[in-house]
Amino acid sequence: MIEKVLIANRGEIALRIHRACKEMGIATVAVHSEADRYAMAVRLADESVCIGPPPSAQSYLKKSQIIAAAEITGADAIHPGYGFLSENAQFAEMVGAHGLVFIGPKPEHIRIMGDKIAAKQAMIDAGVPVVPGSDGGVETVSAAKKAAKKIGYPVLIKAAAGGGGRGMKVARTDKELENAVRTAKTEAKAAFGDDAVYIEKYLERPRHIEIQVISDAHGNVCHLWERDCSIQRRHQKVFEEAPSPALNQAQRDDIGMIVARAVEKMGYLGAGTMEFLYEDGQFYFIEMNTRLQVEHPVTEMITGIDIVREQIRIADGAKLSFSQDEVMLVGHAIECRINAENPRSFVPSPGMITDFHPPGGPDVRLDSAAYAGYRIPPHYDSLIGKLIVHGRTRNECVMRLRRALQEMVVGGVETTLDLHRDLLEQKDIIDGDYDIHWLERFLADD
Ligand code: MV4
Repeated sequence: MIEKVLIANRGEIALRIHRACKEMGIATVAVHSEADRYAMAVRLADESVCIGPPPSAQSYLKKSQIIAAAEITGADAIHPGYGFLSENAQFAEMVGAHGLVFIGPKPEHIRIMGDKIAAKQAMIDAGVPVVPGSDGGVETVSAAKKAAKKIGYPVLIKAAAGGGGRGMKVARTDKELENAVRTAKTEAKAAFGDDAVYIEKYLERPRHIEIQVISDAHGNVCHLWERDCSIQRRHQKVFEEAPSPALNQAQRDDIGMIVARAVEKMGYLGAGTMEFLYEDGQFYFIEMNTRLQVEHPVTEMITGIDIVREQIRIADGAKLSFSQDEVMLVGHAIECRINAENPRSFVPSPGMITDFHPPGGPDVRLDSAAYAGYRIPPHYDSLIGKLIVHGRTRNECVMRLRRALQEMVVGGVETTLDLHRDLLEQKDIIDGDYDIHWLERFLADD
């Protein structure tokens, strides 16, 4: 039985995990850096352990320090949250080797999905549609040209060890491809210590639609519908919604079923997300995330399922508390990521939050560990909270989100609240008519 969970993360997600634990009668241990002594999750946790100096490399990424903290406090399990060690197969293995439960997938699945070429092959084998591309990696310029000839230009060169948009190069001609392959390999080697690259057809104007899945150790697998995460800047999501305005119910039943069957075939355990590009009515798998995602609350709002609670139950050997038929899709949810950044330049704005007024009212959720008097440290990402709103229809959701954004006050630092207020007045956003490049076009035109 899991009776005490160590939370190997910080900020709003550490608080989110703490909340799920408390509602299950589970004790919590917060680990924190020297910069996070006054963090909300540290204050609320039953116990806390300082694991090092402010830089993540010396604290939140220190595997042995975190495992030592679990042993000292007698924690049974470790929840990694997102980022940091959440998709580190070696850490998941270490946790298991120390007789602790890793609240997440098996190390083998984390490892496969970390290699984007292996991930794509696993998905092809499991019957998931993928972007047309090279058969595995391309070692040489001539192999790349051969693949590009078959696929047709434009093509995209991606690093096998990349993901999340790092190390990609577009090529529209053989000539461009020569340079692109060479630079992609050099950059991949420098960034990831692995120069393996592969090639895909470059889709010009897709949406980014991802499917949430969750499975237990008893062979039960459910998909929890999709999230549309197309509104992003430099691979940082800004706004996410569920369901996607681009899909009808038959399409979402179809893709959900394909994903659930693939996950079942892999024997994947826990929560995960399959990322797709969606263009002209077709889905193309690109990557799978083997962690809890930042935007998981939009799925929670439309299904009524507490994903973190289910993760903990699954890690404890319990069955999913619902079947696929019981997974509801009620209304619509949108999440705005509120960052301590200038709303146009996106330059981080750390410092003291002097005023903090959360919005409230029906179907409004604020996942934030911020409070008036809290000093945002400069060492980590700039997310200070997520505002998630639910409505019975998309229009009701948009109107409620505008209202909530008007109520919310964060003083003392710059925030992206004004960007969200602006976005919610744009016709394309109101109509749900956008692709992955929409936000960058909007910011450039402005
Ligand atoms: C693509 C693509 C177009 N065609 N693959 C970027 C993040 C990484 N997960 C995959 N990415 C892309 N892959 C093909 N074949 C365009 C992107 C892409 C993107 C994808 C999702 C969300 C935002 C994006 C922004 C720019 C490019």
